Amino acid sequence: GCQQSTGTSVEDKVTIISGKSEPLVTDIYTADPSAHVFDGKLYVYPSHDVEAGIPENDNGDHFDMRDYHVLSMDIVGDAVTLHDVALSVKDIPWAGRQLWAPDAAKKGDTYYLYFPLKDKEDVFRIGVATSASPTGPFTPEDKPIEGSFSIDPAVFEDDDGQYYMYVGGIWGGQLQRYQHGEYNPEDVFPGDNEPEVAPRVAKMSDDMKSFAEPVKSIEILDESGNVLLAGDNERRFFEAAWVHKYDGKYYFSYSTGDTHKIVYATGDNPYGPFTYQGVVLKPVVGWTNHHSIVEYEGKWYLFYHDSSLSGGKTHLRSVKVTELKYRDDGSIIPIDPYL
Ligand code: FUB
Repeated sequence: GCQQSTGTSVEDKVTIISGKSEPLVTDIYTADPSAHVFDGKLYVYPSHDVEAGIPENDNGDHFDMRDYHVLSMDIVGDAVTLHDVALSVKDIPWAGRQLWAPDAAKKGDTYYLYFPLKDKEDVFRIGVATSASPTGPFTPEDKPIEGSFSIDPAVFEDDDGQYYMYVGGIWGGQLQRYQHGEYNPEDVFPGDNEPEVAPRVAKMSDDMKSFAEPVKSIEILDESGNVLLAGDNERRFFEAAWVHKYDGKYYFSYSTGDTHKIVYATGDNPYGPFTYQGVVLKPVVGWTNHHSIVEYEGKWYLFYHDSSLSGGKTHLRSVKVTELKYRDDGSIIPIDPYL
């Protein structure tokens, strides 16, 4: 992407930068990119979209993915390697269906792949699989992570070496079923003027395969310090949590779902609260918007996806990347994916 205007301070607030870019790979459809730098190289852990022939519904049944492939690159904008199957649903003992947005972490010499998957009761859980290689193949654990639920795990390593998992997604992601702690199979949503369904966080145990503490709710606050409301569709949490640190601050970014944006909030510790700041990425072609933010060789990048390559099919997406820029005050300059 190229900057459209450098602007004065007033102009700068409305500056939008171009994110126009091409799919990283075209041999398969990929989505929900979680990017990480491991051993000085850039790896992307995406969903692998397929045509399952299932009609679209609000539950997301049409996202019926069966395996993962890792992408890697040495230079952003240069050659991308599409690796062999990293993990397949047929090798996961507790699998029901639907391998959704994954993430990965490295600790010591081991690579961990975290993934949302419905169990045999059709309830989303978070699974973990390990490998000696960043590109797999990964060996899954026999059971999902104890106490895990919902979708879209994002594992963040803090500067002190502690790892945290951020998780959750409403609607098809089932987060609304845990509003009062206990699982409630009925999809009851809060009223528009009630607090939003909160995303969750848990510190990871040393073994990286379990939570070190009960899952906690995260507060996202508006400019007055009030928790975002469930009816605030332009800003409230929907899915696709991601956390990164910039200049000592924690940036919690996520998708607003039915308003199709990636937005962010900032805070001063991994548990929040986070205060809503603004838009990172405007809507893309296709219903979902899902991203990650990573620093690589001195530049910041936004990985995201859209459905351009499939001619707009929401469940057939392609991962893309563009540069992300901050203003001097640490705010993120919003990106228009098609400027
Ligand atoms: O790819 C399946 C689901 O769609 C992801 O888990 C969500 O974040 C949305 O992108």
